[in-house]
Amino acid sequence: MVSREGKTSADSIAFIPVPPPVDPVGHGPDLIVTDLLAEAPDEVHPSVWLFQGTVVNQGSAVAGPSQARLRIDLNNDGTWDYHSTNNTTGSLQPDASEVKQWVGIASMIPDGIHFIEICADIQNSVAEIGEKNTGNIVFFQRLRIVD
Ligand SMILES: [Ca+2]
Ligand SMILES: [Ca+2]
Repeated sequence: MVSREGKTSADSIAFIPVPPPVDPVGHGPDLIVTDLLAEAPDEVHPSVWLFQGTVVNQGSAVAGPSQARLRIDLNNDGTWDYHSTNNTTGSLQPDASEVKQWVGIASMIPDGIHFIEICADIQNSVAEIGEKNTGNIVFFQRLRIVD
């Protein structure tokens, strides 16, 4: 649990980029996750973090419904500290996308560098032309400005 005592609300997040996977070729659906976001709490909602990713069908055929999942590795030490419940994604036409959000789950996030992963189609219910690019990862750093 992070103590807010003596802290301002000026939490901020710095992202450390991870190279994108190589896009597959062929005809069929291909789900990927883009635009990962971790948003720190504000003064009004001191424990409410927002995590977000956009599931995109970058393939050439319709992707049926699927389930997305968020995982968080606090302190980037190789252990997943948080697994979200699955978040349903609807059927996606080629080039269509759906924003998935997980809200208010992470009041335990301490200062430091952490690692998040958001995967589309976690149950592999969509047969894609690219099955190895269906998750995306990003590091984020929690920085706090202390009075
Ligand atoms: Ca799949
Ligand atoms: Ca994929």
